[in-house]
Amino acid sequence: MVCINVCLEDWLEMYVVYRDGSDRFLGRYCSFTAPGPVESPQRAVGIRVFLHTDQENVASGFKARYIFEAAKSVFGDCGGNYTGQDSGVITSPNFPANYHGPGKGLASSACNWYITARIGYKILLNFEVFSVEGDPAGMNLLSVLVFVKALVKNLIKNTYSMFHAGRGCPAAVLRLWTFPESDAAPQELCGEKLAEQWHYMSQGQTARISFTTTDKTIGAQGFRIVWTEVQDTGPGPPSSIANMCEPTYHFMCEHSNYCIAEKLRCDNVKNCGPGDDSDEMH
Ligand SMILES: [Ca+2]
Ligand SMILES: [Ca+2]
Repeated sequence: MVCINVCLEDWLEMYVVYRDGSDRFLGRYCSFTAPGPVESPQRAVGIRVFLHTDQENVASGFKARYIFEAAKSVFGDCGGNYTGQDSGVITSPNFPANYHGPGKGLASSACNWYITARIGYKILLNFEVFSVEGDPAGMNLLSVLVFVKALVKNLIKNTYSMFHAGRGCPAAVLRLWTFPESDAAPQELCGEKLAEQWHYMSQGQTARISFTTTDKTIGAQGFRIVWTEVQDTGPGPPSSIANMCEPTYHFMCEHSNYCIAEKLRCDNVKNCGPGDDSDEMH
């Protein structure tokens, strides 16, 4: 995964702030890319918005709207908690029909999902369907090369012109934390599914997903995400030599070499990851 922070001059940052003064980083934004809507989570006391500027060049800045809402449960308006399971499916509200915005008179709605794998396992998240309104910021390989080359030559004043400065996900957003135990910002996802095979792996035992809509939401089909517990074989792709699948309870995927629960075979859900249907083939 290419991960380059391209906000080098002026930027906006958002943090969730807790009563004890601690905070959690939500993201850094610049160029034309607006942050997705955010509901402060349970037990938070606020959201901090931080504008950084350097000594030269300014732009028109930003305008944000904030609304005080009644406190919600840790899951928000929907969502859930998955623990001690081998696999599961998470979908947007109403899927496969379109999701829609919050009820009349409400500014936002949020679904928060928490997934925890057993010790020694990670979580594979496979986005089978993804269609959420918006225009995410992104980079393709060519724009990264042009960007790095220009940076080295110190040629560029307006660095943002070198990559796809999407408008962001201001009306609806899926945030994905693949390492919620760390300070890493979540990924903000919107737009159409980015590739035929689109998947993420958690770095530790947990993953978190939130889906937030607003009174500006138009609606789209949303998403279907299959998550699967896979044996943690350390960093990098699993190799069949290093990977010791426990044979009684586990099935080793033929191509990805992931060790998944034996009972996930032939359950009509693809659990082996991208390009590997072996759990459903036999
Ligand atoms: Ca500036
Ligand atoms: Ca399966």
